Amino acid sequence: MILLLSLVVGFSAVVFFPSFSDAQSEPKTFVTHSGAVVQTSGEIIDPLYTVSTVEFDPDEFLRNFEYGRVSISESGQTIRDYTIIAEDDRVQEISPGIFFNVWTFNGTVPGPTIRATEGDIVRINFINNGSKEHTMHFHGIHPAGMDGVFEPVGGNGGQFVYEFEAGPVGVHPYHCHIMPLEEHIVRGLYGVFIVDPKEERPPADEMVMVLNGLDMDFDGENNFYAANTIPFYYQHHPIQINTGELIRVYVVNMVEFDPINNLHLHGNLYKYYPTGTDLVPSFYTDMITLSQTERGIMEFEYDYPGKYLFHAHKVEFSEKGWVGIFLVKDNSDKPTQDTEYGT
Ligand SMILES: [Cu+2]
Repeated sequence: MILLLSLVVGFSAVVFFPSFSDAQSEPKTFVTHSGAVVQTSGEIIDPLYTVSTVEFDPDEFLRNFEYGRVSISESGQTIRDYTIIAEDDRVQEISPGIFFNVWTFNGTVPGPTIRATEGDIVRINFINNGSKEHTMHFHGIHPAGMDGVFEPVGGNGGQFVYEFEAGPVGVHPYHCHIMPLEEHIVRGLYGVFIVDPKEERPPADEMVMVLNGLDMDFDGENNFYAANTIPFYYQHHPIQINTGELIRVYVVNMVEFDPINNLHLHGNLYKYYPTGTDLVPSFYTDMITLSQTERGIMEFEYDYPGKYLFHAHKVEFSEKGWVGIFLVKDNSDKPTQDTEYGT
């Protein structure tokens, strides 16, 4: 096993493991665009994290927002401090028996969802514990020196402090901007940066979906697709929501190689705010098309309980993992808090 792990780390390649559990009853084979064969050791359901050095929980990631360590400046401005550590030696089990050398911000792909209010000071204490140069490049408005492009941060402990005012309002990606850029992004050095308006959006069940692709054989074509890294995850672990409750999804497309991605919602339509920069929706639709790093906010509410798919309507992507389910629970006869607690 140790030998196998070192092979994975050494060659950053796909490794085929023998069966580990009942979940692996049906091996599945993919033929890549270059003709290489990628075979999982079992059904494409949940990774088993057998020897993975990444513990990533898509359920936890979905609704997790990092607001930083808050302090107030002398002029009364809110300062949010974050510590982000880059690494490039971790191994993640993407699907049963498929291991991938991921490059990570704070140990996961995507990195943490960084959230602030417009006008806050965002201060990122960036530490590069990787072996290669990395940076953090935020989309948004900031001074040139904070753009994370011309100031490579050396590996093995290099540091840089990114500091800027959060803006504009919306949902933005951040990612490493070292060449070859494709590799630094595809390996996983990206995440989401949400800038809330000063007057908050209406309360909602909020979640983040990063659309990503995984090129397992390094031929410049993706072999797996996902919302939040693990193919098919939300199909096997439906996202539970309630009827009559506003759902707000911050969606960011980080798929490389394929020029477009898209998101189709079943049994419903959503209001769509491109880039989230406007507080008035631009579209009311069940399908948006997203190019690289294109993103936006979608809002919707279900009237009827039940299971509803959401997925790429590019069928190749959904068949290779970018598909999930909303499990809508009937909220109509739910007792109010007053009744529940008898007050
Ligand atoms: Cu990098």
